[in-house]
Amino acid sequence: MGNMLRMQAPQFLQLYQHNAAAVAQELLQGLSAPQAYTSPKYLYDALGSRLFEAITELPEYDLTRTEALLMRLHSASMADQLPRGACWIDLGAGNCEKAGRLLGPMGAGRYVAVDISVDFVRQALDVLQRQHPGLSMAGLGVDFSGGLVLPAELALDPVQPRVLFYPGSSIGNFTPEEALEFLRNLHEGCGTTPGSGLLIGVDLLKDAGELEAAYDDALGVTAAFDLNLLLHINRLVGTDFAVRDWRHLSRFNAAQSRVEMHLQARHAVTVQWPGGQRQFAAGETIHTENACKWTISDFANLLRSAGFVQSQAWTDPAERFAVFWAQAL
Ligand code: AVI
Repeated sequence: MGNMLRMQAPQFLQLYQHNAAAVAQELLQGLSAPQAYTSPKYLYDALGSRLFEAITELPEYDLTRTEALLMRLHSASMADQLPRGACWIDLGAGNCEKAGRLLGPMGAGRYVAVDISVDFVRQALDVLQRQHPGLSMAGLGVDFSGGLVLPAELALDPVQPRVLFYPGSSIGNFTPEEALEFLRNLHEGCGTTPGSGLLIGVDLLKDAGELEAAYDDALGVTAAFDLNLLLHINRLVGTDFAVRDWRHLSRFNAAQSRVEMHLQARHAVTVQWPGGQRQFAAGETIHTENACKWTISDFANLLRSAGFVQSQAWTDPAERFAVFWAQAL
């Protein structure tokens, strides 16, 4: 009995509070701009999150599968490079599936699942805790897109190395300038303990036709994901978007090395909201997402500019995707 492990209980902290006025201001400013735009974060209401999960199973969208494959292929080499006993901070943890597969093999010493709402991670953390009864776990509800703040309530051990985990190529949804600022902030979040760093998944530049198809699949799931944004915005700010007035477009912008998603007006449309309106001519678009595609060397340079001292990348045999381990100091 004496050596039975005591089951820990996850700690939950919700810091992000929805600010309706700030959301309305941000959205209406974007919709009123000459090239209308919205932040990709508004793609993820409850239905949008489910549609995104469906996207990851589409034949045209292989990012998620390829990342999982290369995590399996290279797990021994990753375990050699990453610090043992580290505090894993999982950014955008959701169902905690990706980190859940790594905690044991990588010898994690603590796990912090970060998402906008702790409710997204609560159930998954309870399950993970039963699988790792002795591991200290926490769920943290913060919006880290504008910068990661690790609150004192987490009582992070100052001498425990940290592994910031940011898989799925979500970094691609930032422009290079935004990505640099975000990575600088993550570098700071790594703390000052030797061995700490960032494990990050990055989708690599490939054929334009393949990229456009990955963001405009034959089944129309990505179109539904993009169009659902309009329904989400209607609920958030009281606009009167009608889904049938719009079509989804995916375009590869070679100059910027990114796939752009747009919603295009099928005919002249006037969108109204309490206190305002906007006229869209036929063919005018709302820019809803960028998905930047990187080369290995350009991303390694970006990591260096953000303050990481050294990085190495693992790729799949066809070099479609890369996972970087970037050492903070
Ligand atoms: C979440 N993010 C990395 C996805 C991507 O590939 O940019 C979102 C997505 N948009 C359309 N399909 C998938």
